Amino acid sequence: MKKIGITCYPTVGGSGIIATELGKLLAQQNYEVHFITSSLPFRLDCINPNIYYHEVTLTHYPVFQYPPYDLALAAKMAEVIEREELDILHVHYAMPHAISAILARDLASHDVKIVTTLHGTDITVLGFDKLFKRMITYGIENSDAVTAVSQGLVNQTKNHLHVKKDIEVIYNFVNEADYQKKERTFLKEHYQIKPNEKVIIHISNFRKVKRIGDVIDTFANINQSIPSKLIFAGDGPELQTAMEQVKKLQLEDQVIFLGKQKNISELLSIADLKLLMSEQESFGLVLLEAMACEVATIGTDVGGIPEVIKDGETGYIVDVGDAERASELALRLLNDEELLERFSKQARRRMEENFSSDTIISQYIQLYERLLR
Ligand code: GMT
Repeated sequence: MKKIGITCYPTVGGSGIIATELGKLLAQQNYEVHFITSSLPFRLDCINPNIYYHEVTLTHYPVFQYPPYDLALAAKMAEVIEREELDILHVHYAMPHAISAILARDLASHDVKIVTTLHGTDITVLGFDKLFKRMITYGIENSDAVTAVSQGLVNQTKNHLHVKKDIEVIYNFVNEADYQKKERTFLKEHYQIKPNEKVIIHISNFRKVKRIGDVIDTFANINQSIPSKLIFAGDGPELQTAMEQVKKLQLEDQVIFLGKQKNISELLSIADLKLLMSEQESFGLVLLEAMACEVATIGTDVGGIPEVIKDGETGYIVDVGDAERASELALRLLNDEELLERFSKQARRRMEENFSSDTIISQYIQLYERLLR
């Protein structure tokens, strides 16, 4: 049985979801999986004899102004590599996880291969910080293999960081058992959504990069033409500004702010359209989750979004900031039941054909096997 260590950000977020679901599926495929994280990954909700969890703990010595998390992580990684005799250490995010992994590989007396998966923010945000640019490049060049979640992200990484390393695209996936359309009409009553109202949904961590203002502007236009409700799920720094904008536009009765939610597939099951108006998005896992639940999507022409949405087939692609065009296309879909139904079925099919967990997990396994040959 091969042994793999996985490090990710354990809190809510696409990269944590992918890393955890990957670990859970590998554990079913005869891999012994060791999560090395600062807290229990939020999706690690199952008991499996092949899954272990090693917590990175920080010691607060008064001499340290800031507790050195990255070093504590490296020390824990080295300890687990040696004790458990890991074959692979798969880290999600170059910064800081790949750097800690490289240090751990040097420290440990047992040989291990490092796989780094790029998820975006390290490249598209931190990569533009001069201080971090060299560090991220170092993390990429010194990994044994590097993957990225879209071709868009590979291009951005190559163009911006000028790395020579081969970067393989391995797309994100969803857990199909959980993400599928369910009969949840009662939820509409619960949220006082009338049967004739269309439901538009946005799910994110409300960071500036998500351009929540454009989601609200798009919805405001839609709502002028057809009875509709906008559901917001998630929380983050831009939530307050979003609430103020909704109030200013007198849309309080049409917009439902739910905060962080766990059962996303249930909410998606009552949605007609998902909006993602981001200015950066390496993949947009929420789009794939929506597609799995047979929801049509509209997203911006950035990063990996055009690789996920098939423009004119499962949804539409618009320019960043073009709320006008987004609402025009949304109305085209929402006013035509047949078209909406066709897009939603094609969305599910596209997810099954291109982003199924079986396909993606076998790509990761092939990569691990190649490294261990
Ligand atoms: O979107 C975020 O702010 C969260 C971030 C994360 O760490 O989970 O998401 C990134 O990784 C996801 C999983 O690969 C991608 O689906 C998101 O597109 C990516 N976010 C950005 O590129 C902004």
